[in-house]
Amino acid sequence: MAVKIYGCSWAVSVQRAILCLVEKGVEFELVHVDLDAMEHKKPEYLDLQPFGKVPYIEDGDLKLYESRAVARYYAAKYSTRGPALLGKTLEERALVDQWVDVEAMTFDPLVFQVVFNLIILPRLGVPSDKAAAHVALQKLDKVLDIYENRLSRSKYLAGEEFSLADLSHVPATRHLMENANLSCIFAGRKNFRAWWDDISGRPTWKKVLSLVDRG
Ligand SMILES: N[C@@H](CCC(=O)N[C@@H](CS)C(=O)NCC(=O)O)C(=O)O
Repeated sequence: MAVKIYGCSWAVSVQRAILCLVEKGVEFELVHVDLDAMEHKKPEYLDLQPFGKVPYIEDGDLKLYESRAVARYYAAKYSTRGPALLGKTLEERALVDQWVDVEAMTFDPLVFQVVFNLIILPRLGVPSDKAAAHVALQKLDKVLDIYENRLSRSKYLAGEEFSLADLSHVPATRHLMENANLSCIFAGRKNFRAWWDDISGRPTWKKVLSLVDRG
């Protein structure tokens, strides 16, 4: 039975969960939740995901939300299929966890401030907090120095193999890389650039992008 994933194809967190499903070759069905129509705040949806966020998944009796928890679950469930996304040894697993947490706690909140205020709100014609975005960009610049240093010592964030640590970064990083005004923050970071070209060039990510119906 296909995994049901509730959300919309353009949402970063939904893409993170789907990317893991595709990496592991798990059949899924995307059940569209219209964020523009605020379907995610309606009682029927809040019964499923009480925080009113996407994604939410149903897999038989399992009901789960939080994209990184979803990704961890499928990476563990299908550990012998596709790439070993959680690492092979205890030490590798610890490093994967470390970088997934860096992504969730440090990278993602900064990218969100930037993308929300400089891309999404202006596109909708809604006033945005450009000052907050610029503060976040300055902080992100320092964070990316740490990434550049890390990626000068290993091909991927948690070591020499692609893992959940890299996968978790893909959807949000795309917004920065594809926006002409933001991609300049990667200039001079050749290891970060090479890492991005590698992880975003995976056929699995191209498949996720082929499902996206808007930018
Ligand atoms: N930490 C959650 C974040 C979920 C999240 O914020 N999803 C966004 C879309 S990317 C959303 O539902 N936004 C609507 C809202 O917050 O009202 C996860 O990783 O699943």
